[in-house]
Amino acid sequence: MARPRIPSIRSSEITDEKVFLNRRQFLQAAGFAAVGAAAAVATSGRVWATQERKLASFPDLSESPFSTDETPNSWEDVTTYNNFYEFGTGKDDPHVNARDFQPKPWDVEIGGECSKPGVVGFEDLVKPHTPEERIYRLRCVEAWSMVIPWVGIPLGDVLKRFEPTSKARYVRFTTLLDRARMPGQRWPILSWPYVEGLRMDEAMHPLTILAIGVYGKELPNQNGAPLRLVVPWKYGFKSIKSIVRIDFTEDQPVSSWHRAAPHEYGFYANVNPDVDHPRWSQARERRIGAGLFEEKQPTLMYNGYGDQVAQLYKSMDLKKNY
Ligand SMILES: Nc1nc2c(c(=O)[nH]1)N[C@H]1C(S)=C(S)[C@@H](COP(=O)(O)O)O[C@H]1N2
Ligand SMILES: [Mo]
Repeated sequence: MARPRIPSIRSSEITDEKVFLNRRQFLQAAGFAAVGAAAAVATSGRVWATQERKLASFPDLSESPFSTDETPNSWEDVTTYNNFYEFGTGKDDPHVNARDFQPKPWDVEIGGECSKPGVVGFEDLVKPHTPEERIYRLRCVEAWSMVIPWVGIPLGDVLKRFEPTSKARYVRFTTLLDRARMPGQRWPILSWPYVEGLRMDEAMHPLTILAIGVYGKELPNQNGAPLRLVVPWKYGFKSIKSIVRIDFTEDQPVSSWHRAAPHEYGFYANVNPDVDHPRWSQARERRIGAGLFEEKQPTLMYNGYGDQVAQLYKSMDLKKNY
């Protein structure tokens, strides 16, 4: 029997948050659409993913006051071009390799510095608990890539139910650890499980959402089912997927990417055209799906959400706190 190929990390995959083109779009542009599909069959050992888990729709969503009016990327772009190393290191691996993942039933454990820790089922965790709470449609730009119409509940609405104590200065999030269900965890690409963190005020900011859907439907597996973070003013790696644990902490959490490459991935990871990655400029970006030959756009400070979030960082040196 052939041994599975151990995925090597191409340096462009580890570090190239700024992706210039989608391999499939490139193949299509070059007239090789069929080759792309054939390659997917060969690497996955089965037919190109056509049948997705049935995804329920959300009946009544309120539009978030923070939504952009930019045109969203297509369902295809949003669901076939993902970073989710638990299901492979290629951008078009997760939608094939995560196809049979079962995100239900799902529990989330909440612990650390709070008065009401506990284990809560997914449905109870993400449903509004007061008449003021809502599930929103938040259409926002994912730094460097796409415009995505998320569905989610503000994280702060959920967190406050557990009554964080005065010692709670940060929130740490942890992805499921399960080598059988997440085969990418068999290789030491990152220190598993994937971990991320936010400062308390960032976590409580109304722009930070626990996303449970996209395009008005439940989250497809490759997008982080059943629940993932979306922090629109930060680079993509902060938006941790398939969360099973949330802890309030006194100390700043050490995130997986920071552990892997501390000089390249800081704790804050705020979108900032003035702070370059050690190996490339972050001043401009090109949208996925915009076409290979289209102009890049200038990267906006805080991804365009400066009015909402700049005050969180007003006394900080953003070059040190990258
Ligand atoms: N658990 C987990 N979460 C993760 C990742 C991952 O590999 N594992 N990748 C991150 C990165 S690098 C990005 S860019 C975003 C991508 O989210 P999307 O696929 O919905 O665009 O997920 C982030 N969350
Ligand atoms: Mo990323």
